[in-house]
Amino acid sequence: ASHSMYADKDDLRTQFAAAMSAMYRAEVPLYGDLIEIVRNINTNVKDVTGSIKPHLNSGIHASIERLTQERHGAIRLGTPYELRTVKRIFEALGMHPIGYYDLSIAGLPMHATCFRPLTVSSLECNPFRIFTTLLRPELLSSEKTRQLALQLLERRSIFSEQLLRTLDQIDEQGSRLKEDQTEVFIHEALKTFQWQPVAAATFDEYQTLKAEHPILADIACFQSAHINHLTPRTLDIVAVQDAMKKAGMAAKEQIEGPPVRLCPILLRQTSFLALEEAVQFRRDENQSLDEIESRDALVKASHKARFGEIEQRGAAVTPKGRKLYDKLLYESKAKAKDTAGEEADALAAEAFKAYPDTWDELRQQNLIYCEFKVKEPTTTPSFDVQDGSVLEQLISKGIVEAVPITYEDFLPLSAAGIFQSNLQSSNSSSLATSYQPAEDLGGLEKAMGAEILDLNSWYMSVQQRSLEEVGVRLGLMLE
Ligand code: OOG
Ligand code: NI
Repeated sequence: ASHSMYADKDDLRTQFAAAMSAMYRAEVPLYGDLIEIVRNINTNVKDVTGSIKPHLNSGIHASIERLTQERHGAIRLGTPYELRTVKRIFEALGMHPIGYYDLSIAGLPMHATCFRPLTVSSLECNPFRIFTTLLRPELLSSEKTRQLALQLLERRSIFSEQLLRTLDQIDEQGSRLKEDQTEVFIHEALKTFQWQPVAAATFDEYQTLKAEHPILADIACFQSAHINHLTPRTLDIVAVQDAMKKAGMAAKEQIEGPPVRLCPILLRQTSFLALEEAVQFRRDENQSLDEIESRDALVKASHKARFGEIEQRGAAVTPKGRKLYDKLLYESKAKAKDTAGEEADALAAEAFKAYPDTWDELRQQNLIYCEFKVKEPTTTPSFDVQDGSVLEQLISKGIVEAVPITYEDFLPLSAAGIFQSNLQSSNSSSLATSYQPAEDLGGLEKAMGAEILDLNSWYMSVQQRSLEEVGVRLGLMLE
């Protein structure tokens, strides 16, 4: 068989992401407005020559093509079966599990990973990523609620028969799609993540779970694993935040993540608040969804889960850089406990003065990851072996360029979670008091039936590969 009968995964992912964006735009029109704002600001960040205005020239390179289509979404799953099946969908799109996020430390009975492309070239084509959480029923304090949630999840099927058949075919083809399977696949896979206005639960069941934790009701009561947000990336989150407020959106007061810096690191995010959406619930559990002829048989109510988010990405930090980030953020949160708005921002900026803010310092102190590139291949490098790092000499001589690697992942607990739990002010009521929240990477891998790639190993390998290439081109051994 000729190779070209199979669809290219990067193309497929781009198509899928665009289709999901169109779907979400139809479901949540405010998302469409947000996309327009972000697009305008990203375009204006570049001046007429196409280069980024100096004050935003962050060293974090992203092509405008990548930026315009870049999104991340988030879904919340209930069972290992759902996770394993979703993994098969994403694998066909060239997205693989990387990173482990323990949300129990924020009082949520869930843990998560992210599905995204793993090669630098696929990320450049389309970095579409989905933050995927799985319920941890063992962390629920009430046996009654646990049983109810598990029953509801057992009963529902978020995958269409057609999708499951197509997934079997894809598996037989080595996780690849034939060109003529792509349309059906995208259509059927999208249904899994679509908003379903008729719940799978009765109104009573919904309220029982909601009383335990709103997120539990969101996970277990619906017929699909609806995406709860789809986030565009901006080069200037402060400008977008202002524009959101001007447009009358209920934007969050504070931008989460590190404060404004000359050299952005990790991730800054903000959002508009969750919308109240109409949902219909069955009156009792004997009323099967197929039997319902008249919508009057349903209880009309509403559900709040889906919101709009934007983000600005900075450099990926090393474990040492992350430790310093966590420490300073914790300090500034503790100090800013009773403040808000500009006052809180000022306290964060003050605390973060201890975080180096030039690319040279960040790199030399091993706080960030970089990709190294040969700038002047014709120069014969000469250096003093006695004089510190060969690599730093090559950089200062202008032979090698160090480009900070963009942080491609998440910080779900960057602000809210960690400190909420540390300061004991959260509603962690849904967690069993006898159960010490603890991460369970092995448990998530077992549920998914696959290994999760370690974040730091990934950034390290990107950096290392670039060094090897520089070494080969200059005929040097670098480490
Ligand atoms: C978790 C979403 C996490 C982010 O940007 O940190 C996330 C959830 O609410 O399901 O998307
Ligand atoms: Ni998000």
